[in-house]
Amino acid sequence: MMNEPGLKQTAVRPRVGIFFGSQSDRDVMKKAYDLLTELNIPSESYVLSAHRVPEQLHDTVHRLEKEGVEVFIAGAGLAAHLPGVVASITLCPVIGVPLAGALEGLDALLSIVQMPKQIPVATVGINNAANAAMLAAEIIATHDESVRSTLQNYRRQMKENFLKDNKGKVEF
Ligand code: RP5
Repeated sequence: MMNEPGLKQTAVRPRVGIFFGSQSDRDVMKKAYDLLTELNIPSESYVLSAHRVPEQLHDTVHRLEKEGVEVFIAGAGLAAHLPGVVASITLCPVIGVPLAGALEGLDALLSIVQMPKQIPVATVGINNAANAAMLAAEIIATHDESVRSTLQNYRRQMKENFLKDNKGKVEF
């Protein structure tokens, strides 16, 4: 279908919808898809721009909501209105990823984090799509024991890896 050629589509019901405004965002946003996949959380990704194809964006958000998506992740650069527009369409939590297109991403960060009252967007660091996926997983884990257990294992593994690589006292 036109305008829906994001990253790999899943056959199972998606629980997270990932949007980004341009193909130029793809490599950074793939990190969200990759981490969700590692955490066994199905997602679907779409290149949809809030200013270039607003109607398709509305339709896709509504469809994914009906299909049971629980959290949206939206990445955008420059005047990064995509996450705020997605948040205006849905009652699902929306996580914004500011992308470094100009001004090292500060323009996008401020555009996303400074949403006016009543329509919030949770905002992660510049280009930190993986943290958006982690936050989405944590939101889902509030009501899904299986995802909670996956995250507990992930944290345990993270600690083990850190302690393996960092043995404590540092001598310079
Ligand atoms: C935003 O403008 C996109 O999210 C992208 O980060 C930026 C530049 O888009 P292109 O001009 O590369 O399509 O809408």
